[in-house]
Amino acid sequence: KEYRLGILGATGAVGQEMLKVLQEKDFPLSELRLLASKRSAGKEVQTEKYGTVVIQEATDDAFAGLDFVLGAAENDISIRFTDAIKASGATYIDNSSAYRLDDNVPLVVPEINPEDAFKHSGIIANPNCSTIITLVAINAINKLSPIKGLYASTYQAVSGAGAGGPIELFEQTKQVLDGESSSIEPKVFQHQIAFNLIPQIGGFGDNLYTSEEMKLQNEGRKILHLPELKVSCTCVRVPVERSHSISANVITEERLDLDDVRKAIAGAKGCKLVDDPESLSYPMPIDTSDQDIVFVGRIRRDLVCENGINLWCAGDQVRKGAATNAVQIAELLINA
Ligand code: 11C
Repeated sequence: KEYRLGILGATGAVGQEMLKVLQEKDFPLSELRLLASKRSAGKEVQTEKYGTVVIQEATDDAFAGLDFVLGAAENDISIRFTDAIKASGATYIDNSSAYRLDDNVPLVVPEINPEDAFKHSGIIANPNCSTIITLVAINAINKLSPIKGLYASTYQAVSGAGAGGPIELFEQTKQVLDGESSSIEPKVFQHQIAFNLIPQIGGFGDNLYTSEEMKLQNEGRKILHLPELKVSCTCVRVPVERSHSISANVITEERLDLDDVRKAIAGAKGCKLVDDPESLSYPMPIDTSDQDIVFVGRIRRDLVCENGINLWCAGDQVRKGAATNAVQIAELLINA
């Protein structure tokens, strides 16, 4: 069987990656509809598998006849078109954060909670990128002994902020190297990102954590089915082009054996164990970009908490953290 699929927000970084992943996976399509703002409508996109596709303006009528819509748009655009997508009968797999915590919307990472995808009533949400990468890395630990708490610090690449992120990093880097630091004017990020770290992603909440930091706890509870899970997270933007990395301190109910943890992670879906200190082998964002596997390493015992395991993981946030995860959800549904 072949499917009719639309990408809402097809011209953005995630939308373009969705198109790439669909082609790589040979997703069986009889129609591909690329939907974007009026500004992009009429432009032609050359694709290897699906020929030349003309971008159409996203309007209420643009979803008619589709089986799937992959959402790669911001929350306001996603909300704006939800009713039209529902009315079309298409299943909406949305990468925005608009519906992630809605009780009627499954939040799915196929390696972790595939069964939830089948409980949808029209919308399935794709989790936050750092959340996906962290949870894929620690899911095997949760299976050995339930996770009670998690301390996490994220090191998030500039491409997580969209196509403008890398442009800003490269421009500012050149300005600094040319001795023109004083003329730097941050646009995408709150401060200069070249040769700097910015400990803010998202807006600050009343508890002084940012919106991005709270996603790991709120989305993690839903995906792992651990309603009591406690997470303290610090999200940091780093001058890395692509792939988010996370330092995670995982506290489990029972004290785990390190070898058991390594074995479990090595055998976990979507993970690759990269953990050999002797050969200086550990996950690095430069090695995890442009592929779908989360690399996990630096596995060691926490020195503060008896039941704590520390690890470091990295993964391509545009792919596994967004586009690939959404396409995998669609695959789950068509292969059922
Ligand atoms: C970033 N992860 O790197 C963010 C952007 O919850 O989908 C994605 C926000 C989200 O800036």
